Amino acid sequence: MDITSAEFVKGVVGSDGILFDGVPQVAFIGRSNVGKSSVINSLVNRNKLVKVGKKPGKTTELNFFSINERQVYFVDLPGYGYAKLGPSQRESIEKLISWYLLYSEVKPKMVVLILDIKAGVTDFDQQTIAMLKEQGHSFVIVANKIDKLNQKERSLRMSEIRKEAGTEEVIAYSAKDKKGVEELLAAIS
Ligand SMILES: Nc1nc2c(ncn2[C@@H]2O[C@H](COP(=O)(O)OP(=O)(O)OP(=O)(O)O)[C@@H](O)[C@H]2O)c(=O)[nH]1
Ligand SMILES: [Mg+2]
Repeated sequence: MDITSAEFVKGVVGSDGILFDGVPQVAFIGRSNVGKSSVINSLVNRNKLVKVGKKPGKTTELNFFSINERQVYFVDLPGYGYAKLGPSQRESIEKLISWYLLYSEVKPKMVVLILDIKAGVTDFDQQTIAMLKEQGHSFVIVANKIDKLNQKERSLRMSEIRKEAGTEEVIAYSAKDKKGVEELLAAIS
């Protein structure tokens, strides 16, 4: 897929016409601060399409971005597991994510589960992977921030992550250095 345009459409917190307007959705999901927004920016080659890093855990909506005039939507999901949020805010984020994946009757064309390569597969990620498998959603895992590790640590962590996640479909990625972009674009096309 060649991305020629990207623009924010809207944020939703529940059922909404945009979920069912027939445009395929690629959903980006993962723990808070792993780099979901940065990965989207790196794919569309824009530094500021999606806000990065300012207020972790403050994104509470499903944010829809139109790619190539609605050829596809990129959906930026709120990050789960942000320790500094209160329990009720965390719960409402987790509810929104599981609603989208389990109950909304949306079938995303692809779900991109983003991890921080140093943190690896957390309990939350394991639950998400189980949910994705149960629902039969197509997904690919992105191990982001590989620029933080040297080559040796990187390949060690990659094989651990593949083992823990139970899938070979794990892309080594750096939103910062734009590594893995072609591979991820191929996986979501
Ligand atoms: N070194 C490095 N830092 C990164 C990379 N990707 C993102 N970051 C940094 O990680 C922090 C979080 O990035 P975001 O893209 O805001 O993460 P997010 O997952 O969207 O976070 P929430 O929206 O809070 O859930 C920022 O300070 C980014 O600059 C990367 O590939 N390498
Ligand atoms: Mg974000």
